[in-house]
Amino acid sequence: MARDYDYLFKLLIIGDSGVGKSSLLLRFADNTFSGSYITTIGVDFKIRTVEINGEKVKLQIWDTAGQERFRTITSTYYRGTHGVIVVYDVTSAESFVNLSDAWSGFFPQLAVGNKNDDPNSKVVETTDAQKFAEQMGINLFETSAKENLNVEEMFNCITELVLRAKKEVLAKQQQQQQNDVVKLTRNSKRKKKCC
Ligand SMILES: Nc1nc2c(ncn2[C@@H]2O[C@H](COP(=O)(O)OP(=O)(O)OP(=O)(O)O)[C@@H](O)[C@H]2O)c(=O)[nH]1
Ligand SMILES: [Mg+2]
Repeated sequence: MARDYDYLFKLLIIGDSGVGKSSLLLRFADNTFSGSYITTIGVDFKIRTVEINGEKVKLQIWDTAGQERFRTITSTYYRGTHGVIVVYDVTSAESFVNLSDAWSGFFPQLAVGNKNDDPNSKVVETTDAQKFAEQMGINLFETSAKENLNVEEMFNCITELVLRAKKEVLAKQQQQQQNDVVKLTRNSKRKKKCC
C-alpha cells in the first residue's frame, strides 16, 4: 500500500503537571480546548500530518504525564524520539524553575511557556525565559492552548527542526555511500592493473 507521508517523526511533550501539555496537543491535533482538568495517566498520543515545502510529515506526538509518579514510564517513551518539547506554565514560577530537570535524561529542542493569555497572572517574564532558552541553545515559544496563540507556529518549528536534522543525516549517509562506491571502483581498477 502507498505511504500517505514522506517522513514519520515521533515527538514527545514533557513538563510539570498542569502546565497544559495535553491541551496543547488537543489544540494542535483536534483544534479543541477544554477548561476542565483531567490529568494524564501514563502516556497518550495523537497523530497529525503536516505539509512542509510540499513534503508530507506525519507526526506521532506523545503526551506524557507530568506527575512525578509517572516519571519512569515517561522516560521509557524517550527512546526513538526525534524531537522533545518541554512545557512550563507562564503563570507558575515553579514550573519554570523545574524546566532544567528536563535536561537530566531528555534533550529538548524547544521550550514552551503555555497559558500566555492573561497578562495579570503572568509571573514568568519573557526576557527571563528567553535568557534561559539561549543558555540551553534552544528556541522559546510562548503559547496559549486556550486562545490558540502560537500553537501551530510552535509545532511547525519543531517539525522543521527535526526534518532538517533528518535531512542532514540522510545527506551524510548518501555521501558516505558515494565515497564507498568510489573506493570500490578504484580498488577494482587497481587490481586489474596488477594482474
Ligand atoms: N488559561 C489557560 N489555561 C490552560 C491552557 N492550557 C491548559 N489550561 C488549563 O490548565 C489545566 C491543565 O491542563 P492540561 O493540558 O491537562 O495539563 P497537563 O500538562 O497535560 O497536565 P498532566 O497531564 O497532569 O501532566 C486545565 O484546566 C486546562 O484547561 C491555556 O493555554 N490557558
Ligand atoms: Mg496531560
